[in-house]
Amino acid sequence: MISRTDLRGALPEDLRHVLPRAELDVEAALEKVRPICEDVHHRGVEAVRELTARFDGVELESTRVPAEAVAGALEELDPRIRAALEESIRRARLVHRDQRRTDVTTQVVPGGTVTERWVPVDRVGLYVPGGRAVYPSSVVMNVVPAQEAGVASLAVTSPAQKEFGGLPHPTILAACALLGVEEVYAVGGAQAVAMFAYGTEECAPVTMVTGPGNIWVAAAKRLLKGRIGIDSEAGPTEIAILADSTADPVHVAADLISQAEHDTIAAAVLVTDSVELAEAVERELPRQVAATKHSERIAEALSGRQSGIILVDDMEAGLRVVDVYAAEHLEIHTADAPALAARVRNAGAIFVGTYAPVSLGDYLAGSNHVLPTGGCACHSSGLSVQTFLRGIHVVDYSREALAGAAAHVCVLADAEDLPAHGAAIRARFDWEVPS
Ligand code: HSO
Ligand code: ZN
Repeated sequence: MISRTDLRGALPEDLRHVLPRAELDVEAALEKVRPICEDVHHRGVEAVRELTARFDGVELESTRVPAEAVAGALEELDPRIRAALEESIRRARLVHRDQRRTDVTTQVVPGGTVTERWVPVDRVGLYVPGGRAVYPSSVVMNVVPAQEAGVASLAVTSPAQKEFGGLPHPTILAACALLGVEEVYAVGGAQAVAMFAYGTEECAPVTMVTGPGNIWVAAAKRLLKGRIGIDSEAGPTEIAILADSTADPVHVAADLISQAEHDTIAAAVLVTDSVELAEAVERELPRQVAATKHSERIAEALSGRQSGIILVDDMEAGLRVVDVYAAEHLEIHTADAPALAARVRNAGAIFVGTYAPVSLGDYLAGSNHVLPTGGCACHSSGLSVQTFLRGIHVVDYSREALAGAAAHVCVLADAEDLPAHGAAIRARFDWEVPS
């Protein structure tokens, strides 16, 4: 069900090639997505409606979901789901509120200061997938950091669903209502990203688009990046588990399966120095997979090239492997989990010990579940308040403070053959550079 790679002995110099990895060819989708984006750019809402009819089989009267439908979905929501979502929101708010930044002013010289002023982006469009992946939890994970960052204008879009009268999934609408988001659109795919980027008669353009989506959404984000800010191109989900002989194979198998449940191309990787654990997990996986609802999808994900068990000599080698892999989610099931976790450098989120499974982080830990995939955790972070902020440098110098810098500025300007730069300084001192 799951392959095994034996990396005991010396680890190969370039580990990247031997580690399993999901691949998503976003580049190939760009050419299909380009005409869609151009169409929305030039024909606005008309194009969005036509594309929704073509791809989702829904004739939209308006791309905007009526306010009554959003409020009505919350009234209809199962009270248990409501309570769980409310607790998820409460915990996420606690964590994300603490991520707010305070402006910092540095006095560089007397009379010369630089302040880093944190300003939220003006308007954000949040993409929430539909289809098989209907995740109200992702509404929480996108909306909460944006709100805590102070974003004034927030719009959510999610694909129109035939079976729900052309509206997005009702639980998505209910989650929007719980979070106080009133502006919701029933648009999915690349056309949704284009609608946000260019604006239409029914939707004002946004400055930033965030949220996970399929390959078409990822391609549209890549294409329109620059015109709009984006978070990241979310790829197939990944879990890596670093475990030693103290780990419980039942937990390890259950957690691998939990993320494999997302997609046939989801990646589940176990890194261990214990052959006994590897064997126990190999025995446990088929047993648990057979007993779960989405067993076919999970079996395909676990047996795919992107998943596997990797045997290493010890936890030092294990740490090297997981750092090179840079998993979206990394669980640590070892005797000294907190100490080992503290040494990990590359991961979207780290889950420490037996009682912090990824499923907790997906819904209720308070952490964010929109995390870098595909190895991007070595240079990027998950969604947070910071994603929605810009740090503006505010430079404030007095005449005296500028005088103290003038000679150096002029020398550097001349060294770069940019004399007009120096002249801009001289003009303030009657063309005499103070020395
Ligand atoms: N594990 C997914 C998020 C998610 N799980 C949503 C359940 N619902 C990517 O981090
Ligand atoms: Zn998940």
